[in-house]
Amino acid sequence: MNDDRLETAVSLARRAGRLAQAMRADPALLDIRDKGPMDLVTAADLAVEDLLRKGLAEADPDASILGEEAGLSGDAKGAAWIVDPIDGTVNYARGMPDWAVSIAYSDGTALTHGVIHAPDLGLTAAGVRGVGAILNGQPVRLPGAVASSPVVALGYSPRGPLTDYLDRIARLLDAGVEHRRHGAATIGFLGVLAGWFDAYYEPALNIWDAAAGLVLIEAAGGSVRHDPLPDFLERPSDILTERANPPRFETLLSR
Ligand code: LIP
Repeated sequence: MNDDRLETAVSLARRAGRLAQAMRADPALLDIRDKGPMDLVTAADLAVEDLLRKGLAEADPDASILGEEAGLSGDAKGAAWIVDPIDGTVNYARGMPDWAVSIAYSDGTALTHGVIHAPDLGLTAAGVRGVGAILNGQPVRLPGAVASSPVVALGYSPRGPLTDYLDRIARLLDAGVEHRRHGAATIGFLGVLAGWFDAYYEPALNIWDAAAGLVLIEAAGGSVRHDPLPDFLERPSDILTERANPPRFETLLSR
């Protein structure tokens, strides 16, 4: 895919992944702190976001930047980069491989570019709205084949009611649908692209966790549901992504 903006994002995501891996190799550098319930920040989150901000500002000085750790610089309603330096910080800090760098671009009306790079898993996805998506260099073309034993990945955070999450699992199991939870939305989105999961659903997800994955799955031809952009920039949104188009699990998941 020949797109300067996408190439900038892929190259920065790879540099960011290498920095995060290097910092984890020396636990003394990590400085793990609680941000809230089930929510951590490490020195690597801050250093990686700093790297991304500097690189994006240099490549694209006119765009704003919204990041999980340092917030918004500029006006997110115009052209903006939306970054999560380490999505799945709890996994990362404990040495699990399920975390990723997430970079997206919004032109002010729609999310147009997305990159998810999961260095420990050796997976890099990149896509442009209306053009397509690639996973490790191979085009991803959805809707995917309908699996006879469906698997749906779920997200949960204290931003959403626990009873809804437990009810959702009960409905899935009752309908003969397997579920997984990886603790990182980006891994759910990569799983939809890779064919591990038929769908990824998480209520009340922040835009920096979701933006790149939404671009990728829509660009690949899958189904995507979320609140419209101006609202989603200001508050979390329920997110549904599916390999099928139209979606198969919307009714089961979003009740
Ligand atoms: C995490 C998300 C996850 C959600 C967590 C958290 P972080 O992102 O990927 O899906 O359930 O609450 O938001 O904080 O690791 O970047």
